[in-house]
Amino acid sequence: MRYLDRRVRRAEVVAVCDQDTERAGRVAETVAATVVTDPYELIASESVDAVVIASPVSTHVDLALATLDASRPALVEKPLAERPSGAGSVVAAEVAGGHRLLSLGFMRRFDPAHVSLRRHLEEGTIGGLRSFRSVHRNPVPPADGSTRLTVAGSAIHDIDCARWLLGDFVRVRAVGGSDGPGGALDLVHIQGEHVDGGLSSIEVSTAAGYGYEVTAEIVAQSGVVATVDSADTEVRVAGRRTSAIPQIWLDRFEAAYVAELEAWVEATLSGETFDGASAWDGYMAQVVAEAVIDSLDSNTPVDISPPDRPDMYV
Ligand code: ISE
Repeated sequence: MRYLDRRVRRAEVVAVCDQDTERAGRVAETVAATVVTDPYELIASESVDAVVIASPVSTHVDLALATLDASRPALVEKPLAERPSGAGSVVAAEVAGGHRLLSLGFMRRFDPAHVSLRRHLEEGTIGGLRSFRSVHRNPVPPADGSTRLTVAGSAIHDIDCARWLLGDFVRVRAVGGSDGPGGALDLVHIQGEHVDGGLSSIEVSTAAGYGYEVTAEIVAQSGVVATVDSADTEVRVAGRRTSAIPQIWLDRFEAAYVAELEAWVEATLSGETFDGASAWDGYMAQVVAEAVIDSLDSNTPVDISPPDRPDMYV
């Protein structure tokens, strides 16, 4: 909200809605917006041009469908739904409506480091892509930590990046470990095979302890491009080098969030197609995440048959 209000030039936050009305009031005060208690009233209101859906994932499908009913452009935070079926229903509704109105908050597509990986491929500086590797470490698990949340709440970013760079998955094989209470897998390794023979390797941890760190690397026919430490500074003193490691994704991906919001606001106001992730990307990431969970449960590889992509998403 803060980024939208203070960092995106053509955006004005006019209304805030949250299940916690007291929190909504605090946030609304900081951006001089009004509080609306009913999200469907906000979505239908003619006083808003577009909405950001950053509510609990259990509400995403119904709210996204409501934005489609109201022909209101929306940026939906990941994941699109709790299950692929819910995400598929949103895609079906958007296709039936005949217009692209929904965008998905896979902000790494706007992270300067990840954009640079893709640029090297587009510029042909390293030849054809062969593999993508992503390491995604969170310091501590969320309070409601579960294997599903590790995969569909965290690894889904890496899954989207792999699709963004390599194309659709056709097979996944996942293994995981648990170091916490209740047996939820807080460390998962995913091996992916993609439509054009590319390979992906994802490590996601929700209990790394030391900090929040996301690194990525692509291996191509004649070169490798890897993201480097995102620390702003390195302190060298008394024979030691130190640099800060972020503790939360909002710090590591600030530039990505702002760039994503700027691109979404510009596309929404100009009527152009948003060049970030679509509802289809949200749906396909959900399908892969479910296959990863199935592979963890079955301890076997799981094949994925990518459905035909509707024309509006090509
Ligand atoms: C969180 O919801 C996010 O989307 C972050 O980008 C991710 O790193 C984190 O693991 C998720 O819990």
